[in-house]
Amino acid sequence: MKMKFSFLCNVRAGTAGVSCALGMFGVLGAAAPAAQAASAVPVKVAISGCWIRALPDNLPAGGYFIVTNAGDAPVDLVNVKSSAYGMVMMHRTVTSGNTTKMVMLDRASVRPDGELTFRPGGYHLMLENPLKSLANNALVPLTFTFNDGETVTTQCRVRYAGAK
Ligand SMILES: [Cu+2]
Repeated sequence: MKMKFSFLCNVRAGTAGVSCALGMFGVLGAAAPAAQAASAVPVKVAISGCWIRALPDNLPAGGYFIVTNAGDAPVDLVNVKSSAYGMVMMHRTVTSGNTTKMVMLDRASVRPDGELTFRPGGYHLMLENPLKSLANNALVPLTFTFNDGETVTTQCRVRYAGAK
């Protein structure tokens, strides 16, 4: 390829030096998109069925969804954020004997080719400090970040406890 470029430049030397240079820029420009496509991270994780159980009086809301990992390695959910809440935490409800408590998690691991369900009584999000009032059926964006750098933003439906 390099030989070909210099051949073209030599032929045109002195008469069309500018078009020679432009031709080389053109080749460089064409190569850039191919390089980007090759380095794009394949999407392995997905979030589905996301909803938020809201409670009156600014009590913490619960966030529930399913994380699917289509990759062949475990992936950890390490952060969840929302523009609608001041604080989002990952919790797990743990029962031992007849006591039930919530444990704060800094990650939730999803096995290869598997899924992890966040649901009432198990893994869940606690969403605190709502930044605006959210109507029943409102859609709230949540952004999920994984330890491999993947980020997924999805809309979650707000349902007030007891609302029809
Ligand atoms: Cu909790």
